[in-house]
Amino acid sequence: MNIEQIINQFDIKEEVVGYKPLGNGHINSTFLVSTNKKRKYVLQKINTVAFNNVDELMSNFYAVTHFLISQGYESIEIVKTKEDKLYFKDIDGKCYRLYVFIDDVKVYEEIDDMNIVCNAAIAFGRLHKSLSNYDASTLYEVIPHFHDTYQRYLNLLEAIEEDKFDRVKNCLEEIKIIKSFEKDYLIVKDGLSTGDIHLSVTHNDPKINNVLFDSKTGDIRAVIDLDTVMPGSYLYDFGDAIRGLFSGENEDSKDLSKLVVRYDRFEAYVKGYLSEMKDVLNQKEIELLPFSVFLMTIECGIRFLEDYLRGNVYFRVDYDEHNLTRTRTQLKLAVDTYNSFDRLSAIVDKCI
Ligand code: ADP
Ligand code: GN1
Ligand code: MG
Repeated sequence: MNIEQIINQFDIKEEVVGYKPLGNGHINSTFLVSTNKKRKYVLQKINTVAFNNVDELMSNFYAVTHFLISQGYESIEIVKTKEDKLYFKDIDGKCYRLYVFIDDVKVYEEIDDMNIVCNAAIAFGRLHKSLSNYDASTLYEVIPHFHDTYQRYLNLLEAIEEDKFDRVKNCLEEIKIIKSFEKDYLIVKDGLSTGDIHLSVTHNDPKINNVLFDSKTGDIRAVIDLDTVMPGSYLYDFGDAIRGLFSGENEDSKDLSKLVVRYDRFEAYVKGYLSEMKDVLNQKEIELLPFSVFLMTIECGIRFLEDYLRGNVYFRVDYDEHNLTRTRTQLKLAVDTYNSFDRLSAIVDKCI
């Protein structure tokens, strides 16, 4: 089936006049569809390798976007198929969805302007806050145990035990570091099971390029890329967003001196995030904000190392040792973050 035929499966009122690739996301293939009117649409081919249960994914996606729109927020407006389905599946099993294009927006890939970092944090904080009354347990766990750090650690131990590619000998030091933090991997998981930490609706891909800003005013318009919306802890999104702000393009760097705790970025993000969330988070969650940066960073290192030992089956790599390089960047940052808790906590206290 060609793209025109696929677009034709959806309930579009206007006449479609063309389409072209849009954005540079790493997961889905995205197209901008233009019509004879001002309204444009986004067609996305859903990555069914990363997401193998599209029904659950689209059910979460629709539930959350529908809720946000009903609360007066700008969000992704899904256009159903002519058969009233949330997505279209072709005869080869490829899955597509269509939604209304949010126009006159800009997207940042890397940011060095602390005002924009702060605004991105407000966007994710506002998303958390606006969904804080939404019963997270009604959503599917699209990728089970996604941020279950302890489970990720057990998976790594299994890969070490198997050592299928005889690579353990190349990463003894990294394994030693990861093992030394074993007791920390249960802290958030335990907090969730005792109820000390909220079970909340989380985004799970809190990257800067998933926030749309108004191209004229710079105002926050919407948070997109809701494929991994799941039940979880606010700490997952907070820690992972900061991890991204500290790693950026250097996630792949062999020069570890480039991986440093960026206090200015941390402060800008905390300021924005807490301006929305300080009354929603409990004391325990506030205390754990610096810890969550460590946890999400070392978890990412654990995932990269497991993938390296298993022969690079999950993350896209450019060379054999790529996932080992990434492990090293994450471990460097995780350890530095761990050693900076006092200073990071002081920043949190200041912003509260
Ligand atoms: P991926 O999972 O591949 O990152 P995204 O849903 O984030 O997919 O979409 C990729 C890019 O397409 C975004 O970074 C953004 O530039 C653009 N985009 C996606 N949806 C919209 C939309 N509704 N309005 C405007 N731009 C969009
Ligand atoms: C993956 O594909 P990308 O870069 O958006 C991963 C994240 C990791 C990130 C590390 C669904 O995200 O969890 O933090 O790589 N996404 C998934 O670069 O596994
Ligand atoms: Mg994206």
